[in-house]
Amino acid sequence: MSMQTTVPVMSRMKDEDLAFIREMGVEHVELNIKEDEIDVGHLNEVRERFAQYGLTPVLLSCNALQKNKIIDLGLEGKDEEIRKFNEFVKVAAEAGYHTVSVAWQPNGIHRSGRAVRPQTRGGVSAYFDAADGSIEEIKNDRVYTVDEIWKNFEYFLEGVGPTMQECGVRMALHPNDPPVEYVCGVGSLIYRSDDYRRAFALDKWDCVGVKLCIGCWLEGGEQFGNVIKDIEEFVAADKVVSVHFRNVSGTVPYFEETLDEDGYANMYEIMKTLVRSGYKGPISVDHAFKGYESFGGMLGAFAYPTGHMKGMERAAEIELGLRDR
Ligand SMILES: [Mn+2]
Repeated sequence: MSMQTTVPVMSRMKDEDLAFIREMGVEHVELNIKEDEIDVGHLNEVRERFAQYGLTPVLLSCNALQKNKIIDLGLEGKDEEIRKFNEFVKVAAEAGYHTVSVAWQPNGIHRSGRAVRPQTRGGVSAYFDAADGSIEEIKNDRVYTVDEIWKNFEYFLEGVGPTMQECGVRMALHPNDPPVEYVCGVGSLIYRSDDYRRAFALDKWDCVGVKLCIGCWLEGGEQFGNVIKDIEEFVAADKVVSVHFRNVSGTVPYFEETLDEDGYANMYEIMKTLVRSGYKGPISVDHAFKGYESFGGMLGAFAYPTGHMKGMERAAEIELGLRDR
């Protein structure tokens, strides 16, 4: 395969989980760590253990720094959090990583819930229904405007850009999910592809990369941008550092997270665009239905859509004459 199919993992995964991932024909993983794991020695040990299963970690995520309320909302103590982020970048670089995750979502991904919905084939899946009013609820002390959020992002960029450039590490910046202007009283940084262009214009250090979440593009539809043209443009500009490959039933104000073959978008056309554009980096299915404990839980739930995605990539490579079989 030309892209790096990845599955998200934690450092304490069981040996049989790692073996299961290897048996899927997956060779790359996205490592999610806790703050107390930001240590070169520890990360090297994890890398060696994963190597025994033929797995190479290619993307490093630390949730506390990835979705950091103090940085995102520009609260007191932000300089200390930015210092921690820079420390994280230095450790990541020394441990062999070139990409770390960032998502400007101080309250996380917003969903109405996880349930069996009409288009989930009986699977428990995340869905969003604006009609329930949950997205209007103010979750912080006050409303933070889109303008303020951009000022905070600029402050962050000034604070981390030089270190990231020096270390050769880029951020995989995820869109806001769902991609609407305000989520629970917080302005969204990235809810249209034009917002990425705005971020690139501020980025003097070439440290802003795109975590191209097809799911978010599709949730927003044309309001977000044209997914095909945006893939072509961002890959050609070498901005795409990670891809989330998933489909949804429709656009905001209502969508369910579905199997790739069931959602409204033609995922094969999107895959062909990624292949044709020459994208070679990490790609993962992002979300799956809630798994069954007796079938491997979350990892088990990732197996089918991951295999389906690999099949599409292979078919696209054959159709485009990049491989024979
Ligand atoms: Mn995503």
